[in-house]
Amino acid sequence: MTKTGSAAAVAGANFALVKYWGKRDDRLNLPAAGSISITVDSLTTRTSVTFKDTKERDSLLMNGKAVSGKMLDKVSGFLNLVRNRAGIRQPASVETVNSFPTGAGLASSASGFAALALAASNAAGLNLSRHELSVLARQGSGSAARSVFGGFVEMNRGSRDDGEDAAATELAAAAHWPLTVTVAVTDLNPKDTGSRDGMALSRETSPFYPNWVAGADADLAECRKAVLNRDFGKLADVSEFNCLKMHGVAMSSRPGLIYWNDTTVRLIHEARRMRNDGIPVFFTVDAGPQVKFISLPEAALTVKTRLDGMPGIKELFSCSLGEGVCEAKGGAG
Ligand code: 2P0
Repeated sequence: MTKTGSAAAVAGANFALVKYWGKRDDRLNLPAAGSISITVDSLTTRTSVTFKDTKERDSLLMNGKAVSGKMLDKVSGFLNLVRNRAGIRQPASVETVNSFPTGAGLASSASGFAALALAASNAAGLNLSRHELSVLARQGSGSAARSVFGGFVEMNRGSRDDGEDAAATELAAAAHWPLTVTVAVTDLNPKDTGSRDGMALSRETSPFYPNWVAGADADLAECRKAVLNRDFGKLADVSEFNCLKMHGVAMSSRPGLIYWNDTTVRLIHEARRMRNDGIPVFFTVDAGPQVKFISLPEAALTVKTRLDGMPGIKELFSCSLGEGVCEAKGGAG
C-alpha cells in the first residue's frame, strides 16, 4: 500500500449470559470454554484508523485524550497483526470514542477491539469475512470476538492450536427476541484488577476453576436452548447461575477478587425481589460492580422505575439488542 488508507467503524458492547473467565492459551488469547452474550445497541465504541506515510509511531486518541504506555502498546501489537496480514508497514493514528465509562466493567474492550478490527483491516485494504474479523478481534480481547456479531452470540472455544476456530457466531438475530438491558452503574472508576489479570489469577489459584471450566458446556447448552425457545424463566435461571459461579471462582482466587460493592449486592437482591413480584427480569454482573438487568421489553419501564432514585446508582442506561460491528463514515467523533 502506498497511499494513505483510512476507515471508521462502530461496535456495540456485549454482556455475557454464559461467561468467559479463563484462557487455554495466553499468547493467542484462546478461551478455556465457550460463552454466550447479547450485543447491545446504545453502548458503543466508534473508532477511526488512518495509516500514514510518515516515520511517526502509532498514536492513540481515546475519548479526546492522547494515550501512551501499556494501552498504546496493546493497540500497536494489534495493529501489527493487521499490518502483517496486509503486507504494510505504515504507522497508524487511531481515534476512539466510547459512549459510556471506559474500563469499569461495561465491556469497553469488547466494543473497542471489535471496532478497531474492522476499522484497521478496512484501512489496510483488507476485506475480511465476519469469521476472520472475529478471530482477529479475539486477539485484542476475547469478548471482542462476540461484538463482531449482533443479537445473541456464541463464542466457540475451538480446538485448534492456531485459534482459527476460536471465533464467535450468531446464535439468533436481535429481532428473534428483543430483550431489554437496563445497566445500573454503581461506580464510574476503572476497576482495580482487569479481566486479563483476574482470569489468570483464578486459573492459577481458585480451587473451583477446574469445575468452572468442566461445567461450561452444560451451561452453554441450556442457555442456547432457552434463547432459541425464547424461554425467559430458563434463561434467567442459567444466566444467574453462571454469573454467580463466575464470581465464586473470582472470589475463591488468592487473593480473592471481589468485583462487587455494597450497591451491587443490594441490586442483585432487588432483581430477585422483582422476579418474585412477577416482573420478568434477571441480573448479570461482569468483572466490575455494575449490575445489568435483563428483561422482556414490556417490563423495562417497570424495572427502570423500581431502580430510579435507589441510593448508590450513579447512572442508568437502557439498551436494546443491537447489530454487529459495522462501517462508519468519517472520523471517530
Ligand atoms: C465475559 N468478561 O464473558 C466475561 C465476564 C468479564 C467477565 O470477557 O483478556 O476483556 O482481553 O480476553 O475479553 C472480559 O474479558 O479479556 C470478559 P481478555 P476480556 O464477558
